[in-house]
Amino acid sequence: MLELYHFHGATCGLKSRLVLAEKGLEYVDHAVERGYLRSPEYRKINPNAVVPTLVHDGAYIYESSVILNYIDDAFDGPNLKPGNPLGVARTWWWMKRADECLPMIGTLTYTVSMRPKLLALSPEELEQHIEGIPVAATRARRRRIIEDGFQSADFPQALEGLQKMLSDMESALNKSEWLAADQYTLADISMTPLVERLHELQCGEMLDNTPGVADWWDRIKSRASYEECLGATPNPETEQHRAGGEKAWPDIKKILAA
Ligand SMILES: N[C@@H](CCC(=O)N[C@@H](CS)C(=O)NCC(=O)O)C(=O)O
Repeated sequence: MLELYHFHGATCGLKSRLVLAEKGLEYVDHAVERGYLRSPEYRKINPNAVVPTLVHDGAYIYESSVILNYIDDAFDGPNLKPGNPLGVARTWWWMKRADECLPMIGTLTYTVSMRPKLLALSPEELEQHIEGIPVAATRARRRRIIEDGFQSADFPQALEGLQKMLSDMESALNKSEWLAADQYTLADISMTPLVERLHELQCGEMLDNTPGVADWWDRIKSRASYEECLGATPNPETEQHRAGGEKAWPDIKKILAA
């Protein structure tokens, strides 16, 4: 039996759902609430209190890039890695890149959209939220973002990193039809939720200087897997992301232009 724990609105959860959709696999969909991740019950499933968690015949598999690769190797369906070592290396390079960019998109999301909600908590609840994050680096970053918001050093660094991500994608897409090769691969799946989140946060204009990425994005959105994962179950935080993003975009634009 194949099971996936995720929550709607989690970028890494979306990655896993996209690969399951592309492979055409049936699975038990444990779409949990974000708050459930901190429960003792879920921490027995995933000690880091994050999604995704894949469970295959009782074996627990963590880390979205590992999950993507496992699903591609373990099941029939279209191959989502090229059939040659160089293509596989390029695919892995993008999966690693997506992992590196996750804290950047997290910084953007929390600063622009999640922070106002967290600041409305009582000081005790806020402290509990921060101290309940099991991974020290994530906990320290979350504290800086909540305390300093747009003024935190993390914010411009995240924007610079995301701009570099788009320019790297542009260079790759000038060489091949898809990111790692002339076929759609796990590389494209890995980058999809990051670009989706830029759009959710009203930062779609960041793609104005990368026409190849804009064209790739149109092709991604027209895939059945995109509709299957986001059409029926849109991110419940979409409206909050939109409102925060609209407000923040003029400042973001200035930082990007500096
Ligand atoms: N490196 C991990 C990161 C997992 C992660 O940080 N997941 C986020 C969602 S994308 C999460 O569960 N966050 C918990 C929260 O927001 O409370 C992976 O790629 O699986």
